[in-house]
Amino acid sequence: MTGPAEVRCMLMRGGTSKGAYFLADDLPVEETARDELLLRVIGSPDPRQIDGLGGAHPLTSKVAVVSPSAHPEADVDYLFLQVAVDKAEVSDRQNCGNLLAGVGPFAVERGLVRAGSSETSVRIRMVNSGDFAMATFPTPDGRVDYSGDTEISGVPGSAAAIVIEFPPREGQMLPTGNVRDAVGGIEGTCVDNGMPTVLIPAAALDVTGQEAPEDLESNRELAARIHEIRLAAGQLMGLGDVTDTTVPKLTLLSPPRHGGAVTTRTFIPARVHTSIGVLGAASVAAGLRIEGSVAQGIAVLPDGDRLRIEHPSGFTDIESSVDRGQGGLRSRRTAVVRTARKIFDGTVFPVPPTGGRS
Ligand code: NQM
Repeated sequence: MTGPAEVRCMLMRGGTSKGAYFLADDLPVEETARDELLLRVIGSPDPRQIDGLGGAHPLTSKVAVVSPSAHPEADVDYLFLQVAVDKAEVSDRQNCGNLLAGVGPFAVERGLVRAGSSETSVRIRMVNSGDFAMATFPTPDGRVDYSGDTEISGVPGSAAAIVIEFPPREGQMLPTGNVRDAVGGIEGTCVDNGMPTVLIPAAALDVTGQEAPEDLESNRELAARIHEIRLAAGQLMGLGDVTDTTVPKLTLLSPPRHGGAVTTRTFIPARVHTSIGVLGAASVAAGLRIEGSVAQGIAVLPDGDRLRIEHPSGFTDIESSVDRGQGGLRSRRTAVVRTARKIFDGTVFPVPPTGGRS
């Protein structure tokens, strides 16, 4: 299996992440061949990803595969692939709401969706989860305009706002059926509003919850506890053995320090997020609103739907509301503002299969 020697590719920042965007048609159809090619494109496995597009961190080692959708409620299908940095592994087991921010603009740039004369809305089916989203962004003169004055924490400067709305989600918001569970010796709330997440009071793990990501990552005792809790939560949440998967995420909660609703530190799952994922934030926001969750007594809930989630590089504002549907608690609406930017568009040359990798 040799795969193509060059592939059409667009590198984009999506929210606080960065990834390689492809049309599905430009990649091999067969999954093993596709993943093997993507490892060579991104430069994995290698902690520096020196010979590929990856940025040596899970947040910059990502791929979006976009295609026209056959679904009547979607314009395009978006498949997210997480490329491991130091393992030869490509996973479709999680979704990514940050790369999602680039999917609408990419669909317009590639001619999958025709741009409106001032703004464009693209209906996106997220293949990983089966959920839907709608992204709306400026397209003056029928072209994507990435420039604007919207700032998001974790990204220098400003860019055009991309409004992402998630319709009501019928899925089970409490995958264990409980508001609180004993997981790995502590009490947590397992919640899924687009990203399976375990909410844990930071104090239960003897940390303040406002440590820098690198300080949390270098705490070996904490890493062992996090691993143990994650494995237990994976079983309880019906995800099976999660040793080698990137979900569930674990979010440590502590009181807000800057006027928001809560302070977060999120394990994704070994590295600590430098901000917070979009769907991760959606799950945290939903968890905060669930009566009796571990967030009670920690989070400060404002009036109205908008919540400010504090994280290591600032905050994410997210609108969310939860109600009780026939099948239990469900998310009524979630909306968030992101930005994205085209960094390059062209041809990527993957390392040849015999490129010296052992
Ligand atoms: O939760 C990182 C990111 C993400 C996921 C991760 C994300 C989301 O920030 O929607 O975007 O949690 O692995 O890119």
